[in-house]
Amino acid sequence: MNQISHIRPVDRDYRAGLNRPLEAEAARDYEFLGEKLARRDIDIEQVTAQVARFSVAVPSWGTGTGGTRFARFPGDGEPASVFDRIEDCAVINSLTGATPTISPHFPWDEVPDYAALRAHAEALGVGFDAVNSNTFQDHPAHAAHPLSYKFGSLSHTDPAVRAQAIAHNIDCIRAGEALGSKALTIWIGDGSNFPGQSHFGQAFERYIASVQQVAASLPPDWTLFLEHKIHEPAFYSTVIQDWGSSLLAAQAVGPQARCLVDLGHHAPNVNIEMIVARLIHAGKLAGFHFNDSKYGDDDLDAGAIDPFRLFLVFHELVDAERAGRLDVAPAYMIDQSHNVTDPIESLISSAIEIQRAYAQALLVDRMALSEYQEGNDAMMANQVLKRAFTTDVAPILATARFRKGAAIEPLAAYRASGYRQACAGRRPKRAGGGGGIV
Ligand code: LRH
Ligand code: MN
Repeated sequence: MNQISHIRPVDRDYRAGLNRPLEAEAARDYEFLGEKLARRDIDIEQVTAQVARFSVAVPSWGTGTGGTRFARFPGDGEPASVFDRIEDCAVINSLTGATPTISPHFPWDEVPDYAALRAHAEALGVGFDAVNSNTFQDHPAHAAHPLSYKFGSLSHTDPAVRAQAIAHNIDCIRAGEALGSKALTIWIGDGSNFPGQSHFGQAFERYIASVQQVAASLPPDWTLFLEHKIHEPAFYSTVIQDWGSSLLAAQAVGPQARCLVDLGHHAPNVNIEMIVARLIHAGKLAGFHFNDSKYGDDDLDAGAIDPFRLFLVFHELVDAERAGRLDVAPAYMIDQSHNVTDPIESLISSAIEIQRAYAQALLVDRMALSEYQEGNDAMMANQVLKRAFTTDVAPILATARFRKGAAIEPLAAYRASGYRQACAGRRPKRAGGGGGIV
């Protein structure tokens, strides 16, 4: 267990000291933007207050250096335990003020004493969001997973393997209850690599029956997040391949099952914001795994490749929120693999890019947009969105952070803290080697 004092970024006075020389300029930029937005009948204080209430969960598994199927090149001072991973998540939250919860993954984050883990997190000012099960890898050393998931898990043809996968998901719920979570994310890699290998209908029905058994063990205030993905690890068919399969399954499982959208889980150029609008229409949107991608499930930093797409997703969310069509507040989580950057820097940057997209979506002149849409004025309708997207909201984000006691310049504050070097000094060096995202 770590003492807090040596984690400089978590020290409020440390952050205040770094902010001091930046405060005057940040205030001037904020005032200037405030005047600009006032000319658009937008109250900057109202936007800043909404941005300050916005938060996104960080993935515990994203704090280590990730890899691809080819190789993983270890970073310095990588977390060696879930306690280290939580410490790193607390550093991200203390600098951004926007990531107060962590999404854990089991059995990667499994511990004998969840109360102690929860106490460790609370001492660092963070909590837990949705938990994630893992029946996409075998865990030969784990007593609860003697059987292999090579040919699937919740949809496997063998009832014994399905029972094992169901029991694991129920174990994840119990662990999550001990940590204060309220949701379980189920992503399975089940599918096939050859035409004919799998019966599409029967596999889907086995999946639904298995998830219904998991749902039967849910506390009444919990939600199941079903996560679809077009391919990988299966390369011909995937049981929950797209939002349609996920929606059909969520409807079959019942009211506690909803559909989670991982931005990287679609074919290139799929209109993800349209999928979001449809899941909202169906009253089944669970939330998001934010990341970015250019080709496949690249798990790159959110907003690094296509920030306009991220903005368009938030445009749909704010539109639905304003119209009272969001029956449940979506769960916002990051799901990324950091192969060539310091994972903490990538998660800081990603949290800010997600917050930026939300802030820009709050600036959309929805009255004007609706008039142009009704009038089929395509040019001006698009211009309304572009105006919001091209507004530099950095002063709003910085001011929201400053008012929460976080860092005006989080990345600079992180680098100045020497936290990574300190971790390299006290954490065992992790080996590199073969593939795998963690
Ligand atoms: C699958 C996925 C899923 C996680 C895993 C780490 O690609 O997005 O959400 O369990 O990544
Ligand atoms: Mn995901």
